[in-house]
Amino acid sequence: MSRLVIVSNRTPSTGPAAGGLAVALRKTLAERDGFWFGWSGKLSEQPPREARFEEVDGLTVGKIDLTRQDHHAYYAGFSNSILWPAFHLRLDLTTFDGQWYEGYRRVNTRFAEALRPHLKPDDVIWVHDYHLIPLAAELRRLGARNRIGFYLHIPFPVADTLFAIPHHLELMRDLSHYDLVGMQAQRDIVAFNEFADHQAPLSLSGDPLKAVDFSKTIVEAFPIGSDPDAFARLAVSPAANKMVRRMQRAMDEQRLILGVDRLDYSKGLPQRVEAYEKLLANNPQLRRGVHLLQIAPPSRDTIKEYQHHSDQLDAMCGHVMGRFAEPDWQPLTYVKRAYGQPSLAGLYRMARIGLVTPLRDGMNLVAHEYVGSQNPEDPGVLVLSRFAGAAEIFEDALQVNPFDTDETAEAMRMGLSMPLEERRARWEGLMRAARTHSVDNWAARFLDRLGAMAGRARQRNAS
Ligand code: ADQ
Repeated sequence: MSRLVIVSNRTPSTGPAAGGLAVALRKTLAERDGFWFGWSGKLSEQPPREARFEEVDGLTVGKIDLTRQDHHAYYAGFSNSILWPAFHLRLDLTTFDGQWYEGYRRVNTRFAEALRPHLKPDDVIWVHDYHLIPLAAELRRLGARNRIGFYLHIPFPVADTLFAIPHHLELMRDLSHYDLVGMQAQRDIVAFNEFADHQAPLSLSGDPLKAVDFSKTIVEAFPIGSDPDAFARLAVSPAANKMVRRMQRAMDEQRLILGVDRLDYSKGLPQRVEAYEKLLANNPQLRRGVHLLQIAPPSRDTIKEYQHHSDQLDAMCGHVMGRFAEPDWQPLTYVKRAYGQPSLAGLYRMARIGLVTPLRDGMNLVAHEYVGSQNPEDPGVLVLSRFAGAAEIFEDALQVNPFDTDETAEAMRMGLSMPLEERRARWEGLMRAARTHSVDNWAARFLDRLGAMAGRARQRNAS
């Protein structure tokens, strides 16, 4: 079997992997020869050009350091102040600084130069996410003819939004250097085809822009998932039970509505709190009988838009508390902290409603984890945004438009009064889908597809 080289922005560190994705990729790598490659997490004035290799929990990991300026331009700048908001259709939240793009390309070039000497011709390379779109083009420039696959974890933007991203044409040309491009959902493939079939032919100087040739690149949907059976076990583990007992003491007889997200404007948290406010305002009989727990650890908090969003959410939670709290009942708890998977699994299991209402999301793994953690005898209800990639596979969820907070409030009300029989039937459908789309199946499908490809060198020789 060919060696596998996984490339991502950050390399895994020692200790238990935080997310299901990291666990799955580690497992995939442990089953075959190869290594993981990426940024070490270290910034230095004059980083060495060569990568250093270490063993991390039995995996071989190649790392490079970056300068502070390059990292800022590449990560907080071009990746997270342009690509992330624009790909989530939030052009209003993009900030543009011409130097960021240069930094983004420079870091991709550095990745390629440090990785290239360690590649063997038959290695299969799997590159992850929007930080590294130019990597295949940079590797090809250095002569690599390997099979190279790319997986986009976030949504692909609709064509009009893509056209508004500075340097989008170079980025799309970069994408055409991959043999296989995987995306989360069919809607992403539709958006990609819209771009590929009708490329904007205008440039400032009036010269026609060259179209991008995608004839050597396969672009397909490979929806990611979690490990639902592992969550089912975790949700009844001693650590989960400890969390459940703590919560039950605090909650009395109230039913739990739960949100778990990174604190990110794409997750629709202000709309969610507004919908909850409407639920309480329109259904006085529910007050004292429900409780919203929103867990949202800060992320990317050096970026201004994230700080602003965090302040906005603080204010909204305070507003709902002031409006509805009583000396002996609080309508919500807002926790800005990360929890271990066992604690999360316990909370998922006790939540009558899993509230997953992003404004736009590549997939959303919290939805998968919530489904996996349910008690089959008495499962909760998943309230899910239509604009999460997960909506394509979770047809049995109560699907809502998260911008329509009346609809989300109504879905919560329906979930709270849903008869056991219907909850079970819906959950069985959800659990089937979560198993079909497990993270292990995702990795195997992507790598089977990439492994079966001929690679650029052989294709070229054949033509
Ligand atoms: P994210 O935007 O990070 O991922 P998501 O898919 O929900 O979103 O994954 C979040 C992960 O972080 C989950 O595994 C969750 O358990 C964990 N997490 C969230 N809040 C936590 C907390 N308070 N404590 C501990 N853990 C917490 C990006 C894309 C998604 C896509 C994934 C994977 O934006 O659309 O599904 O990658 O491809």
